[in-house]
Amino acid sequence: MDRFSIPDLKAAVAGKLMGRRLLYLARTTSTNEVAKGLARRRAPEGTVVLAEEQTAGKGRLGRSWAAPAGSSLLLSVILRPTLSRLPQLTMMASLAAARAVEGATGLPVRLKWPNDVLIRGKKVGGILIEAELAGQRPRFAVVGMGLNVNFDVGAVPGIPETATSLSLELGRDFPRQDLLLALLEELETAYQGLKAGAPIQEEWRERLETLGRWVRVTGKGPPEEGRAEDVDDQGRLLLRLADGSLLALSEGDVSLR
Ligand code: BT5
Repeated sequence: MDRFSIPDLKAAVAGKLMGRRLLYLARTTSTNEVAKGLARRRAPEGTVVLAEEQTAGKGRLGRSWAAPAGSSLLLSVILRPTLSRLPQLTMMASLAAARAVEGATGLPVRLKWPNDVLIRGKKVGGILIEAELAGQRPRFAVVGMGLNVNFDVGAVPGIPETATSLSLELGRDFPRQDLLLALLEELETAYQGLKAGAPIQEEWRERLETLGRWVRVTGKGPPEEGRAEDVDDQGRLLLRLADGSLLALSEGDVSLR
C-alpha cells in the first residue's frame, strides 16, 4: 500500500479552502458520516475527512461502496453552499473528479449521469452528496468521493463487472497522494468558480456519456423511459418521453435500452 504523507499534504494546501482542516483515519464507518458529524459541530467549510478503509461505505439510495483497505481514495469534504448552489454540487464535484483523474493519469474520463466517473465505459469512481437544511438554508453539504486506485475490482465482492480501477487501466499502480492533491486542487477551482457563478453546465454536458441515448431511469418514483436529451443548469436530466413531453429528473439510475 502506498502511504499518504499528511505533512506534505498540509503544506500543499496551505492557504486554500479545500483541506484547511484534514482528518486522516485508518479505519472508519463512512467518511460521509464522520464529516456530517463534524459539520453539525460547526467544522469549517473545506474540512476534509480521508480514510484508508470504511466498514460501512455508502453509495446512493442505501447502497454500499466497497474498497479494500489502502486501495482507494475515500474522502468527504464539508461545504457550506447557498441554497441556489446546492443542486449544482454534483456537477461541480464530478467535473473536478474528471479533471483530476484525467490530468493526473492522462486517461480519458467521462461521466454518467448523475454521479458516476467512467474510464472506457467502466465505473472508476462515484460521488455521494448529502446535505442538511435549516429551514430554507443549507446547514451544510458533504461531498463524498470514492475513486478506485490500486486494486483488482474483480476480486472484491460487491463490486460489479462494470467497474474498473486506475491500476487496471494503467497497467501499474498510481500514487494516491498525487491523485489526492490533483483532486483537492480541482475541487478548489471548481467550487470557487461555482460560487463566483462561472458556468459549468457546458463542460458537464460534454463529458456526459448519457446524452443522446435511449435510457431507462429508475429511482424512488416509477421507472421512466425516454431519450436523454439534455441536462439543465441544476444538473437535472431532461428526458424526452415517447409522448413528446419533456421530464426533468433530479435523481435516479440510468440504464441504456
Ligand atoms: C456512488 O453510489 O457511486 C457513490 C459512492 C460514494 C462513495 C464515497 S467513498 C467516500 C464517501 N463515504 C461514503 O460512505 N461514501 C462516499 P451509487 O451510484 O449508488 O453506486 C453504488 C453501487 O456501485 C453499488 O451498489 C455497487 O453496485 C457499485 N460499487 C460498489 N463499490 C464500488 C466500487 N468500488 N467501484 C465501482 N462500483 C462500486
